[in-house]
Amino acid sequence: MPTLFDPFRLKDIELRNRIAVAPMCQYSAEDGVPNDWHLVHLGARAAGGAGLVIAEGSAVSAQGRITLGDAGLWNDAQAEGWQRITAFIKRHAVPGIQLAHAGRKASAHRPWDGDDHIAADDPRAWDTMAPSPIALGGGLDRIPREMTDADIAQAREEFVAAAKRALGAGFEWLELHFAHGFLVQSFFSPLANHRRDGYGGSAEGRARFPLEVLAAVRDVWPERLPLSVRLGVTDFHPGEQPLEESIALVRRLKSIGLDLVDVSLGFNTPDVDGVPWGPGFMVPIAERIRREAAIATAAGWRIGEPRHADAIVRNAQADLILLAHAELSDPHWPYRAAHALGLPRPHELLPIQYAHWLNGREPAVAV
Ligand code: 8CM
Repeated sequence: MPTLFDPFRLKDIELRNRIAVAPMCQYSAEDGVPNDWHLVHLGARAAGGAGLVIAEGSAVSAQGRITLGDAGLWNDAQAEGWQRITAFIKRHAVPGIQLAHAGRKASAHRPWDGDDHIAADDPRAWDTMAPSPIALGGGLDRIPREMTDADIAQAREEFVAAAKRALGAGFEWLELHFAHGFLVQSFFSPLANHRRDGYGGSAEGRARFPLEVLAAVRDVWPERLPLSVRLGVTDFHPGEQPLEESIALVRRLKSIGLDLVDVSLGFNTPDVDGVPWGPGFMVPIAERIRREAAIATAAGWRIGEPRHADAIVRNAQADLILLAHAELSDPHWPYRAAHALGLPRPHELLPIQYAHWLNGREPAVAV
């Protein structure tokens, strides 16, 4: 059985270990262009020992941004901004990026500025669209425009164009955001998709847009490089699709080129009372999907203890561990975890500028 610190190979890419930095929106870009903040944020975590660093959910169009601070990949200036960052990450880890369209959750204030929709009459607000004209609710109460067939085709092509730019910018791992109530996820969820045409109305119809986006992106993303999706497989809500339907979607995505599924939540409703928050609460679901869809799987959510992360990999519950809060609080989490697990030379996870001095020392000793 592999351990947390064994390499992981997917297509032509080998990660030095099973630790992945989760895509985390920084809301710090201007006009979608990443800057020094992104270089330092992602660079520190690449140097900190993770095998895979996935850059934040980056919008495939200006309309697809959650907030005005979102990074993007819909123009060349943005791709150029990412190039410097991927070059740095590659010295230490594999650079990935998540592509996203926010759908009905677009046109919002940054989390620390309220996390709610910008008022429709505010000149900073923009048009939002979704499968059905239904507001998410909570602070996100703008009613989106119902998408036409032309809107749907255009959104799909925006994912394709952004995937091409991601390749040109030097990314070696592409993740599509099919979770958290954003555009693609909202097509799949009966909580958000009330359409009666070919893009809704049945499990088959609700799966159509995710399948079309994946197929179109796979056509332009090289076969030798991993393509993953973060998929919201459950909302823990009575109105959702059965988990079996999510598993069936994973199988179909796999059959058209998906390499790994990052198992996450739907967040298609502000009602999250049913979510059983607790350490590793998504792991049993990730394990089931890994087994039943026979696909490589990443598990995240409330994982931060090294022994827990290691056990998930050893027990074949997931292939990768996706860390968000743990990496926010300590970019050197992999180094500390290697110490905690008793690995012989944990400092070797770090660049020589640090490793030289830390050789043989306990990580928390400051003298
Ligand atoms: C923010 C933007 C996009 C996402 C997010 C968040 C915050 C938490 C989360 O997911 O789980 O997908």
